[in-house]
Order: sequence, then C-alpha cells, then structure tokens
Amino acid sequence: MDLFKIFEKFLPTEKILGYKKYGNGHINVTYLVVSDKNEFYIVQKINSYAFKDVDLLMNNIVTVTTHLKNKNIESIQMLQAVDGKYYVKENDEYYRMYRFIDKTMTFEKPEGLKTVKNAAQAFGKFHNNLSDLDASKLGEVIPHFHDTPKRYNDLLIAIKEDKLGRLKNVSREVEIVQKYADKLSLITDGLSSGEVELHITHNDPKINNALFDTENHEFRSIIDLDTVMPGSVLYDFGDALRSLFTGDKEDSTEYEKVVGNPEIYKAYLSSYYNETKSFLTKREIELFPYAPFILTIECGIRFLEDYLKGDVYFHTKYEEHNLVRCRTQLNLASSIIENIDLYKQITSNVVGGK
Ligand code: ADP
Ligand code: GN1
Ligand code: MG
Repeated sequence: MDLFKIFEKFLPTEKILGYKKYGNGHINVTYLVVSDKNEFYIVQKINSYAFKDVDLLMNNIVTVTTHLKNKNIESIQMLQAVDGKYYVKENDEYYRMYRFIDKTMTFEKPEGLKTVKNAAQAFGKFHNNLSDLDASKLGEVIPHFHDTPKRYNDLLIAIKEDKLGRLKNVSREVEIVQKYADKLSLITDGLSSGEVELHITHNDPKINNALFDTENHEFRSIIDLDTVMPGSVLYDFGDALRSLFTGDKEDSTEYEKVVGNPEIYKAYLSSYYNETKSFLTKREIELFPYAPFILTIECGIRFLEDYLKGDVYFHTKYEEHNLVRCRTQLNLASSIIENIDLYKQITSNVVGGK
C-alpha cells in the first residue's frame, strides 16, 4: 500500500509529512496522517470483506454526515478524491479520507458515570437528529447485521461445516449459546409485529466510536458511521451497554471478570430515555433490559462463528483471539440474563411506568 499515492489522489495540493496506525477498530485499518500544511487527517483502508458494496457504504455515510452538517452538528467530514468519488481504489483495495476532528479523544472504557451519561446523550441525540432523514435514502450496507436469530443460524452452519476442526475446542461455548437460543428473537419479533419501530440507527455504538473533547471530556461527535442504516434503537441501546460493560476487557482471558453493571445500566438508561422518550414505544421500553443481553450474545455468536470459519471477518492478533473475545461476551451475556429481574426493576424505576 502506498499511502503517499492515495493521499495525493484526495489532496494533490498537500503532501504527507508523517503517519502512524491509529485506533483499535476490528474492521478497517486506520492511519492518522499529518500533512506539510500541518493539517491532520484520517486515512482508512476499507474492509471490503465486510463491506461488499463500497459505493453504497460511502453513499450512506455522506447522506448522514450531510444531514447532520445541515443541522450544524459536528460530524466526520469525508473528502472527495480528484475524480469526485468519496474513495480511491488502488490495487483492488478501497481507501477513504476525512478530516481529523481536532482536540478530541476516544475512551476504551467508561471513565466514571459521566462518560456513560455523555455517551447515552450522544446516541440519543443521534437517533433524534436522524429521525427526519428519509430512511429510503440509506441502503442495507450489511444485510441482517443485527438479525440475531440469523446470526445463530449462521453459527449452526459454521458448526456443521467445522472447516478448521476447531469445534472440539468450543463445546462449552456452543452449549451456552444453545441454552439461550429461545431468547434471541425478542427484538426481531418486535420489528416484525410493528411493536418495535424502524429508525435510522448507528448499529456499532462502541464507546470508542464516540469522540470526546480532550479537555473537558464532553461528547463531541459520533464516528465510525459504516453501519448506519435502518434498524431498531434497541440495537444501539443494547450494543452501547455491551461495550460499556465490557470496557477494555473484550480481549481479556479473565473473562469471568466481564460482567454487567447495574449502575452503568441505570446511568445510560436515564440519559438515553431523557433524549428519546417522545418516540419510544411501550414494547421498546419493555425490551430495554433484554437488549444488552441480546446484543452481547449476538456479538459472542459472531466471534465464535468467525473462530470456526478461520478468522475471516474480525482482525485477530493470535490464533485463539476470536475465541477469547467470544468467551468474554458469553460471560457478560450470562451475567445480564441471570440478573434480568434487577435490570427490569431499574427500568421501571427510571421510566416510571410509561
Ligand atoms: P474502525 O471501523 O476500524 O473501528 P473508526 O472509524 O472507528 O474505524 O476509527 C478508528 C479510530 O480512529 C477511532 O476509534 C478514533 O480513535 C479515531 N478516529 C476516527 N475518525 C476520527 C476523526 N474524524 N477524528 C478523530 N479521531 C478519529
Ligand atoms: C466491530 O469496527 P469496530 O471495531 O468499531 C464490529 C461490531 C462489533 C465490534 C465488537 C462493522 O466494530 O459490529 O460489535 O467489532 N463492526 C462491524 O468489538 O462488524
Ligand atoms: Mg470503530
């Protein structure tokens, strides 16, 4: 990969002075670049295994960022290459570039309940700000992304095929997933019946996909808009809590330490509910306690499937990496569902019987 050549196709009037690999994402490869005009940029190699239709992907992102910009909301600013496209194709690989949002930082784990509340407010406002964007302008960039029952079926196929002979290492994990198989369709059933509504959602609201101000740690901007598309707000609610509960321990071998945290749940729910109560349905509120469980077990299922398939989707650093990640998520999912009455109680206290 020639980063200099790629950069030139976006900005022929500037030159790269230096660059380094940046961030902890599992999908794309990200570089922080500084130019001879002392401007900072993010250049990313797009993961074209995950994103099969790069035109659709970039169209979604530009549609959303333009909508936010028109409302004066700080957002990532994609650059157009000299040919007018929002990506450059080089040796069958796709690259994109955007401005670094200055004086911002990401967190890998919540730094106290203030970060939790800020993140909840951020994603609540994100849902609100996109509620007047015509959903038909966005394509389904990864079909069935949070269709948890389908994710489970995909896992069953990977188990059957056992391409790498790894099934023998995961009997305990398969058993845990099977134990909860009847609880995986709560959100998708709600969508089918109409009790859970379609919104434009982020679908990957990890804590490190929100930028915070370096000085006062206030929320600045939501990033990593790759999976923005129509979905349920419960996907974002559940996955944000999954990420906040997991913190920086997603890759930890001490997986029994990755458990739910009722204080974090309460803080997130209170701030999120404040932003979104005008449009939430009764069923969505009922499913709040289940959403972190569903999104967490789904994530565990996806890591397990990828482990069985030979680590084709998520970036991994060693052979058992996806299996370790799967274990942390399954431990977390179990700890949430085992305490579901507590999460239900917190929900009814916060929501006060809407
Ligand atoms: P991935 O899909 O690999 O997770 P992200 O878009 O989340 O890629 O970018 C990886 C990291 O780069 C982020 O967690 C954040 O730290 C940083 N980053 C990305 N875009 C920006 C931006 N516009 N301004 C500042 N930092 C950014
Ligand atoms: C991936 O790209 P990143 O690291 O923000 C994944 C999410 C998973 C997450 C698990 C497009 O997110 O769905 O929840 O890893 N993103 C995609 O850490 O698959
Ligand atoms: Mg990311």
